[in-house]
Amino acid sequence: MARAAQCWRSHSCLKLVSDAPETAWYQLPAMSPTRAGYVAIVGRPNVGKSTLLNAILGEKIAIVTPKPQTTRDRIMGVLTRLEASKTSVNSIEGPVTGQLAFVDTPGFHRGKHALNKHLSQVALASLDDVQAAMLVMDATRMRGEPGPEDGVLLEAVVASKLPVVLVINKVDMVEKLSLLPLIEKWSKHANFKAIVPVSARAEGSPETASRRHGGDGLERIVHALLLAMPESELLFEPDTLTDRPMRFLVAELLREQLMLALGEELPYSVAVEIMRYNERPDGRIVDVDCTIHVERESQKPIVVGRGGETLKAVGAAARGNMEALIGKQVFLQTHVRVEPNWTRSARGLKKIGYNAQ
Ligand SMILES: Nc1nc2c(ncn2[C@@H]2O[C@H](COP(=O)(O)OP(=O)(O)OP(=O)(O)O)[C@@H](O)[C@H]2O)c(=O)[nH]1
Ligand SMILES: [Mg+2]
Repeated sequence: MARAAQCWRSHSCLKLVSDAPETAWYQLPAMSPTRAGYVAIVGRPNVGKSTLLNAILGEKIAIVTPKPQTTRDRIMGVLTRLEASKTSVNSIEGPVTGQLAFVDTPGFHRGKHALNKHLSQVALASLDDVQAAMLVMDATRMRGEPGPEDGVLLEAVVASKLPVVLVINKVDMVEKLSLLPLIEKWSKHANFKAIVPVSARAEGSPETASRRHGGDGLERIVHALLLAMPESELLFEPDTLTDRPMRFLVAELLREQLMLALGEELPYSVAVEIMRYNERPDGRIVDVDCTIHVERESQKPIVVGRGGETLKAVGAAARGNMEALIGKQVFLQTHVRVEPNWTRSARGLKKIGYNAQ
């Protein structure tokens, strides 16, 4: 994982004090030190990990679709808290501020294909280089006892010895009364720092966010994770949102629309590569040229659609999202190319730009 080359000294008293006369120590109001670190978001495909990340950040940086295995690459999103939330001010541990660098990962799924294996490896490897983990479960599919794949994940997070927050997501879809027995059972499976039922979709929506008050699920997650972090200066500048360059985010926005538009199996055969991302000198227009890779010749006409309609609609939707993200007009060009069976071999993955081990 790309780490910040150096810690960033923020509002914290450290910077103030280093430039100030020694007596300034005594004039500063008592304030708890900041806490900071990395948090891996792990869970099975489609449980809502990326939705949760976007909801916590209040910004969309990770793409979301109803199809499993949407996320293919680790993506980091940074939350900076320079002021303690109401939840944390009212908690017995006291106010806590700092920074959480969330690492969204592909869903863990033990499939046979090279792409499946690669995605699961990325998910589990994310636990190696973080200070805490967030294990996300889907309330609609959750039972008191972990199923086989949940079991592997649970074992992995327990073996990592990291502080873990268990998030039970999609609670808008289940009977509230069913949650208590679930929470009670799962609290015996591991020593979780917190178990938080939440609806990432509802709590992350702009209407709810504007009414958000300390004490909701997302706040409880952030508070529990900040408390689990080591005392540290901020790792990134406070306005940092993600470690991924704009061209990566733009490629993802096109892949999101392709996944939404294409039926059943096809989304998994599609990859997007940005061939050119160029800001024109006038600073108002960005040219984006993309190659859409598919696995078989027969998939090409499906992506393009009759008279090019599918690709046109996908391109228009993706362009709109790109313009919203970049804040500039986008000229998008797309080109479909066949890379035979790229999901099935490590070589194929590498060719497309996934670094399979
Ligand atoms: N009802 C409901 N749906 C949700 C909630 N959170 C996420 N979803 C939906 O669940 C689907 C999957 O969401 P994602 O965020 O892409 O899930 P993910 O875990 O990142 O999936 P992968 O990247 O494939 O592993 C989408 O259709 C979301 O809109 C929630 O709180 N309630
Ligand atoms: Mg995802």
